[in-house]
Parts: sequence; structure tokens; C-alpha cells
Amino acid sequence: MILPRPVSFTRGDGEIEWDGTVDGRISLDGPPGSYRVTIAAAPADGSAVVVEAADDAGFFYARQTVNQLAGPDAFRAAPIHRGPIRLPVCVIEDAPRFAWRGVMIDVARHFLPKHDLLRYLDLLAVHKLNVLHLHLTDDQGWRFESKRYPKLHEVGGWRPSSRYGDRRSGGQTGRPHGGYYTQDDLREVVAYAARRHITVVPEIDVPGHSQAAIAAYPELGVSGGGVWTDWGVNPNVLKADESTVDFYRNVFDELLDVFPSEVIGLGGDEAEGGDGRFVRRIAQHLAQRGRRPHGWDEVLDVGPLPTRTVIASWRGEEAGLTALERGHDVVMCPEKHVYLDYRQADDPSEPIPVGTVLTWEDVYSYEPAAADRVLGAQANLWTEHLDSPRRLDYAAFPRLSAFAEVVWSPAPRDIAEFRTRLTEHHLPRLDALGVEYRPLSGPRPWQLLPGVPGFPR
Ligand code: TNX
Repeated sequence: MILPRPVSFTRGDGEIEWDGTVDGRISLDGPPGSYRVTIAAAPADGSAVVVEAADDAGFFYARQTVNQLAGPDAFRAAPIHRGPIRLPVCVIEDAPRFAWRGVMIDVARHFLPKHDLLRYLDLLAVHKLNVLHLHLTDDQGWRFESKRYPKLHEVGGWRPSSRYGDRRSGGQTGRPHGGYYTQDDLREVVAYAARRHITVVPEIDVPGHSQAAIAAYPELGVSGGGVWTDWGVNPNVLKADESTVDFYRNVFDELLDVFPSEVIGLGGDEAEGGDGRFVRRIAQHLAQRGRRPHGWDEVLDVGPLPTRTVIASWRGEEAGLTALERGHDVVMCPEKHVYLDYRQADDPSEPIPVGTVLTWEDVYSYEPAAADRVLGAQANLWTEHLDSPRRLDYAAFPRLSAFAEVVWSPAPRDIAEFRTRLTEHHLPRLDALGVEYRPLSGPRPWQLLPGVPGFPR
């Protein structure tokens, strides 16, 4: 029933009537995030539901689990039934498999309004995911308010048009797109996430994927140009001179002021012709400020980085294994297994089919390489082709539900058993939450995008 599957679930006889209360204590001698839920007839002076947790996070995860036992309507925004809720008599013991159970959302290619970002934090919490990696800047948009360099968000925060579909054959929307978060918006996002035991890891991408910043301050770039209206790898990169590095030190200082996360992303991906010194110096700057730099696996090629740098291994797991050898911590996010922008079926009618086929079964079958310094794994939602929260829902779910189980629950996995839990228990929860997931049988008619070209690999 429960998703992600707990370490153990022992049913007793019958059910109890629950008044909605929980007796909780932080008393469990277990790993961070672990908990035990005991449901039995209520004692005279207490609740029928007793939670013992190792820490506040464990207590929070126990609440998510009890909600699941209460049925899908527990996930609605307000109760729709009167009377007590029935819960099974049981004991559940549980603990997370990985410390980093992440999702990246690319809010640069398409802006996700703050309200929808908060909703995604709710959805992550339901799945016991605990890291939101926010990709805040790219060629197509700059989403972080800068007090010191306001043209970053004023000029870099919007573009006059967007490629519609894959760049090889797609047209243009001809419609302006933009948006940015104020620093206070992001403080609110961070605080909202913290209440759900989610850490927000921000990323400002350097020295590639920087056209939006270059549009705002042309002196930063090797060449000029406006905010990009195309997808793909842009050859224009940041200059590696002292004044550009200084500019970015100041921008990162503003970022550090908003985001308390120890880990801070500097990107570093797909920067052909980019100077490795740039990444090294920003990494050093972050380390000097007491933070841990985080970069995509290309940063392994720029020369020595602070050992505490976290590497996101996306072009497969090999780079991650190399990073481990060099003493880095690693987050696994191999595109073949966890790129949720990739098409969900080998069917031309999938909306804007890009990448390789990645079904929910493929995601569920992913086994991250296990090693001490593998912090965990992360699913990535790149948004070139996900231009609205509805499109994001379609790409994210139910694959993200399968991913949540991979990072929370220990192997072995039984895909048939997962499918039963998904269809009988979890999709109804997503329905109650109003998530417009891709039905297992294929897209609903209004989820199709006929005529918008993709580029299947
Ligand atoms: C590669 S993964 C990228 C992104 C694209 C994505 C599309 C990574 C570090 N870079 O810029 O959005 O592919 O799937």
C-alpha cells in the first residue's frame, strides 16, 4: 500500500478508528529519517497511532506514511468525509536508503511560478524526497533577483520568443516568456521546503549556459547576443578574466545570502571552449565561504577542485565512479535512467518525444551504484519542452513516484508488486492531489501535442 515501500510492514488483526491524533516522540535509536509507527487500540490516555522517530525528519516521514494508510482522500486539500478514519492495526519500521533523494527542476528554460514551485515541494514531501535542486539560470533565462546587478533578472529574465519543439525542425512560438523569483520569494521557498525536511540546492550555471547573463551584461561574454530563443548547446561562454570572475563572486555571494544549503551548484556542464579556471575559482570561492561546490560531471575535466566538491554524474555513472576515486561525494543522475524530460514510450504520439525511451518501469529498475560516498541519486526535469505545470506533471509522474522508491527503499524490487501499489493505491493519491500524471495506458487526448516536432534518440 505504502509508497515508497517501508523496510517492514507487519499487519495485525483488524482496524481501528482514528481521531487524527498522533503520539510522537524522538526516541528511536536509528539512522537520520528513520521511524516506527505502531497502530493499535488507543490506550485510555493516548492516541491509537504512536510514532517513534530518530529525528524531526523521521517524524515527518511517519506522518506521510500514516496519511497513506488513511486513504487517498487524506491527500485532498480539505476533508470530504465525516466521521473517524479507519487504519489497519500494524507496526511499520522504516528508514531511508540514501541521504540525497533529489529532484532537479529547470526553472530557467521555462519559468515555474512560485505557487507551482511550492506545490512541487508538497509533492516531493509526499514521496519522502528531500532535495530540490533548482537550476536557476541558463541561456534562455535568469530567474534569480540580483540587487547588485538588476539587469540580470530585468533583461535576462525574459525572452521574446521560444523554440517550439526540437530545434532541428521546430518553429518559434512568437510569444514572450519570462519570470524571476525575488530574493524574498526564494527565502519563502527555502522556508517552505525546510518545513518539509527538504533542502533547496540552488544552481547558477557557469561558464556555459550563460547567454541570459551575457544579454544583460555583454562584457561578460566571449561574444554578444540576446537571451537565447533556441534549445541546445550554445557556444557562447563567459570570459575567464578577473572582472568576470569577480562579477560572479558577487552574484554567488547574493545567492549564499538567500540559500542556507551547504551544497551550492555552479553548473559547469556543456561549456565547450569554456576556461576551466572559471569553474575552479568559483569553486574555491564557495569553499572559502564554507560551502560545498556542486557541479555537473564535466567539472572533473577542469583540473583539481576542492575535494569537498559534490559531483552530479549525468552522462552515465562512470564519471561518478571517477569522482569517487578522486575523493568527491557523488549524486548519481544518469540520463538514461532518470532524465524525466525523455519520452515515456516509443510512440510518435508522445508529446514532443525527445531523448531515449524512459518508462516508469525503466526508472524503477534503476539501481544507483552503491559506495560510501554516493550520497544518493536525483531525477532531473529539464524543461525545454515542459512549458507549463501541466506539462511538468505529465513528465514527472508517475516516474518520480518510481524514482522515490528507488532512493528510499532497499533492493530487491518486485516490479509487479510495485505496479499493484501504484495503480491501486498511489495513482488515486495523485488524483486526489490533482496531479496530471501520464496514465499507464498512455496520454489522455488533451495531453497530446500533435504537430510539435520532437527528436527521438
Ligand atoms: C543536457 S544534463 C543538459 C541540459 C539539457 C538536457 C536535456 C546537463 C548538465 N545539461 O542543459 O536541458 O541535457 O535533456
